[in-house]
Amino acid sequence: MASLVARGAFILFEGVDRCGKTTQSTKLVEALKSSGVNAELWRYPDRTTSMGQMINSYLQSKTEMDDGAIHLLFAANRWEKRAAMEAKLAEGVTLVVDRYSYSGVAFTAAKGIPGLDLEWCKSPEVGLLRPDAVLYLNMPVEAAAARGGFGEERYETSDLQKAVRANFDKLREDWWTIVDATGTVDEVHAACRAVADDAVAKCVAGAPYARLWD
Ligand code: FDM
Repeated sequence: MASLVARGAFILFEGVDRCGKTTQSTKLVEALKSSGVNAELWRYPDRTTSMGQMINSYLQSKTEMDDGAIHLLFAANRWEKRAAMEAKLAEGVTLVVDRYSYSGVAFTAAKGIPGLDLEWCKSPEVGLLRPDAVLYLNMPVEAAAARGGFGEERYETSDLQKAVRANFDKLREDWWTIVDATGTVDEVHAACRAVADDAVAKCVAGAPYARLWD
């Protein structure tokens, strides 16, 4: 039986590139810490592991890889951190995470490779820990691109980002929070903070863990 003990909350930020995930996740961790919540910022891909270094090299176009293989590597990069993530949460640490399985599915499926559809892309993610809250920073790709344009990495093009956004729309579930990311940094932060406080309170009260895609 899942134990109903106090634990940290798993709070996930998702959205297209340049929607503000990094700014908002950093700000949320600072705010949580300053109100006494033990919180850490995690991000995927985790480029520090050996699998993460292979992903990093692929994203920087230094190496080529089959689209199915890189998809599985992104998923494996979450599986290799799964036990550490669960241990942190069990210790009472709240994890604010910048991208996770939803990005994994949305990006690979956006490539339009025959066979690599949403269902195929989801399957290696099934069974990973499900976030307690998803903060989806909603922003049209044109508005994201207007923030100084996309960077140099693979996937940072308007066409791909539009397909990614359409996939996020298909992946959205009714328990996600859709945040209007076109507001000011402080407005977006206030909306995220309210959801995070609620998630932390529920986990302290003993919310059970859930798995993707149950
Ligand atoms: N990305 C990220 C994927 O394609 N699959 C994944 O599972 C994850 C977590 O990698 F283009 C893509 C999304 C983005 C890139 O970018 C990583 P950032 O800037 O480090 O978030």
